[in-house]
Formats: sequence, C-alpha cells, structure tokens
Amino acid sequence: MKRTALLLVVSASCSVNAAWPQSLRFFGNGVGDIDRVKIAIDAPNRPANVGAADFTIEFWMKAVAADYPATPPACTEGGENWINGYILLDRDVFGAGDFGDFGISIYGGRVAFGVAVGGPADTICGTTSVVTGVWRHVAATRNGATGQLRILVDGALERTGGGPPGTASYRNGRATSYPNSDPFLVLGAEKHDAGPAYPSYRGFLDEVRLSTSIRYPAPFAPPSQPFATDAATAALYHFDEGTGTTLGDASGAAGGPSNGVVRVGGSPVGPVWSADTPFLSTQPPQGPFRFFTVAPCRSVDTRAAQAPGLGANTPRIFALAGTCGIPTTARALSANVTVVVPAAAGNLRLWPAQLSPPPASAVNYAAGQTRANSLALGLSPTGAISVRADQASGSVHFILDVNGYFE
Ligand SMILES: [Ca+2]
Ligand SMILES: [Ca+2]
Repeated sequence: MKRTALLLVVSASCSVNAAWPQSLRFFGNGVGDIDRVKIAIDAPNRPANVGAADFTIEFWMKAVAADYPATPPACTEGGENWINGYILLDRDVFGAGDFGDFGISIYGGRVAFGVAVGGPADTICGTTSVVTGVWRHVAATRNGATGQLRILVDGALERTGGGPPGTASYRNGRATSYPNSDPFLVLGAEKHDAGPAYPSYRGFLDEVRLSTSIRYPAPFAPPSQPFATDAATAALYHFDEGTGTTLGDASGAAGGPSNGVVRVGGSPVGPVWSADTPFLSTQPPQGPFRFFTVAPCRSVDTRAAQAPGLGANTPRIFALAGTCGIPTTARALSANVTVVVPAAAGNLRLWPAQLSPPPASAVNYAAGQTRANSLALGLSPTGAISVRADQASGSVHFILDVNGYFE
C-alpha cells in the first residue's frame, strides 16, 4: 500500500505563512479613487512609465459578458475612442496627451487599445469577445518609430493598425491640475472618475507585465506559467500578495520598483484578492501549518450523498471545506480513505483540486476488495480535492472520513 506523495511540514508553534497564487477582482465602481491599483510613475520617474518608444502591455483577464451591458456599444476604432470602453489599464492624461497617453479598455466585449502623442491619437479594436468567463491573455504592442499598434488575444494577432509615432510616455516632472490621476498608471479602473460615461473594468486581473520591446512579432502560445523578468521588463506584477494594499513590482528594473497601491472601497467592495488565477499551481503552499483535530466525521460517501461511485479513470472534484467542521482556511486534512466494492483492480489518487495528480496512489485494491488508508491530504485554495480511480472499467465507491485539518 502506497502513501500519498504530499508531505506536510507541521509545526505546533507557528501560524500560516503560506499563500496560493492570487489575482485581483475589480467591480467597476468607478468613483472615489477606489476599486483600482495606482502605480506612481512620476516624481521620481519610475520604470513603469513606458511609452518613450516601443512597448508591450500584457496581462491575464477573466470577465463575464453579463458584467458588460450593451452600453457602450460596439468597439469603434479611431481617435481616443478607447476611453469609451470599460477601462482596464489607464495611462491617460487629462485632455490632450502632452508627450502622450494611452490605455486599454473592454469595449463592446472586445479589447480596445489606443495611443496619443500630443493631439494625434488612434484606437484599434480586437475582433473577438474576451468577456467569455475564462482567463484570456491579452497583449498590446506599440512601435515607437512607426506608431503601429497591435492587439493579440491568447497569442493570436487580432488587429494591426496605425498610430501616432514618437514619445508617448509621461513627461518627467510634468505640471498638472490633476495630480491625483495624471501621474499614475491605473489598473482596473478609469483613473479620473470622469463619470458613468467612462466605465471601469469588471473582472479578474493577474500577471501584468510592461515591457520596453515588442514582445510578440508573431503569433505565440500563451504562457502557461507566471512571467519571468528580463532586460526588457519595465514592470511585472504577479498579484500574489493575497492581502494588504501593495501590488509589488517583481521586475527588478533599474530605478524601480514601480509598486502599486491597491485602493479598496465601494459596493461591492473592490478590488478583492482572489485565488482564481490563470495557472494551475505546480505545488501546494509550504508550511509550517498548525494541526487541529475534529470529531471523526464522514465527509464523502459515494454510496450515499455523493453518489454515484467513481467511474474508471475519471477525476471528480469534492468540495470539502464547510463539511465536518473544516474551515475554508484549511490547507490539508488528516483523513481515512476507504474504497468499497471496486469493479476492477486499481488504485486511487487524491490531490488538491488545482494541482496535477500525484505519481503515488493513496490506496491500491483488487476487484471486490474493501481497502483503507490514513493520510494527509492537501486541499485546493477553495478547500477541494480531486479524486481519480485508475482501473480498467466499472466504478468504485469512495469514502472519506476526516479527523483533523492543517492550517
Ligand atoms: Ca488624454
Ligand atoms: Ca497571480
């Protein structure tokens, strides 16, 4: 009989110091300088003040169409039209662009990207909806010499268009009548709170990277893990803080960091940290954890409440937080796993629902055999496990009895 591959470092004296990957969820409040992240880019100048020449802005977003009512309507190209969408990234300056300004919005469900240099401005629109309820990778590139603008969604080039060439960065030490909004790069909202005609982004945001190069001259496979920094990275935000009001810049760019301030408020209160992220985790959070006992309790029984039994080779997810006194903050369980009347020989694998299956099985069994094992079982950020019965055919019943948890 094999044990699970998950090992827990347990300490009786320390509290949780581990975190799952995180994102931020915005609600589009669009008032009062809240529900946004503000990144100061002037006084002193910060590396996040891109726009002097080539740049790439990229991020992961997840939003649903229901949060994007029909106003504003279809994305319309040209001029500064990007400001008419639900603004997701705002490096506008109030009025004409001085050196320049730019931004990205969700306009008619599509990505709108616009750049101005002084008076001349242009906006291009993506060609497909990105408010599809799943994580999407969006990249916007700008060529400083030619002004060319491009939008790539999930690595596919959706639109190439003209734009004004020249310096579109924020002028160092620029005087402004809007000191609370002009000298900032704002994520997740329209920066000036200019009113309901200029709505703010509603949805999740993660992994924002600003680069001083055109990253994607050709279509590409979207990354499957967080960005790493390099010489062209001006600012990089992993959104993994999970708490507090600082969004850290992990780029290491000279003159940085270009940290952001998370400004929270409104109804619903936003933004909020979330464990909903674009990537599957590669490993669970590391301890130390504290152990708490609970009265022995049956959390799963596929002969009863969680029927039917597990089908061969088909993973199932079981939400365990909230059952048997397991809190949502639990990272792992102490439990007994039992298999009952398997139709064929096989083994059972259990793992935190956001991770990959472990190489080792929790229980091995022969056809018709009832077997049990006790183990420490890692949980996903939402307190769920995945279970899979590897067997040739048929099904097997799965019972999980909990006697404690780690947090
Ligand atoms: Ca402007
Ligand atoms: Ca993240």
